[in-house]
Amino acid sequence: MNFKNDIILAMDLMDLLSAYEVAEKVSNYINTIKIGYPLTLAEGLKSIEVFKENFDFNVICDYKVADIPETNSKIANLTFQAGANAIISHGFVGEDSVKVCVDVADNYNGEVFLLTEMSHPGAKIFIQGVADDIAKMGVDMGIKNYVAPSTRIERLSDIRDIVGKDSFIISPGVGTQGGNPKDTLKHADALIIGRSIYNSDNPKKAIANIIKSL
Ligand code: O7M
Repeated sequence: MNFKNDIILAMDLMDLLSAYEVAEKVSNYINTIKIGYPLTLAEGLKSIEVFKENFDFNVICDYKVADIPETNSKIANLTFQAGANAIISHGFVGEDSVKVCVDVADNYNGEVFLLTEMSHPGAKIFIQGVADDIAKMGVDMGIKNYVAPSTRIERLSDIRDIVGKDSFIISPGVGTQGGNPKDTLKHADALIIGRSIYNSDNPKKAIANIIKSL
């Protein structure tokens, strides 16, 4: 997956009309949108088709899949049947649960992004301690796509060292959570940015300014 201007829009607005309006304003700057539970639970899986049909965006579904293999299979199948290009899976659940997501994605020519360490302060309590092992597991499984935090650049760098330069890392936490876009792109392939764009009075200007700063 290639990311126009190295930016993925994290669309966590919870009504499709507002989400559509923001997407329209920034559609010249991006080709990939990430939606998660906020929009999907509010408006349903049809949200995926709205962004694909109207803007030809790649849609990454951030469902942080984290269940037993049988349940992960159901979640991943529904997600790809609805038209998603990729799904985000948690890694801490272990290889069997992640592998099911990879197998389902393969059936649909889709992709899996493996979440290693998270960007929020609470990630230090539990997940940081196993994030390197999650990344190593991903490498052993042949996974090429990862999520790692822009809020802790040294950890992002550590995870890059583990997954190697040929893997893709997309990185959330830029802007509102404190991550710096330019520094993050020294280690990551793309930035996941939400509120700094969709909560701005002028989303187009907001994204243009971020791009200018890179
Ligand atoms: O720019 P923000 O802070 O408004 O949005 C960041 C988005 O990235 C939002 O959709 C979060 O759910 C997501 N995210 C994190 O902020 N931190 C993480 O560690 C992981 C994610 C994520 O995308 O996980 C796959």
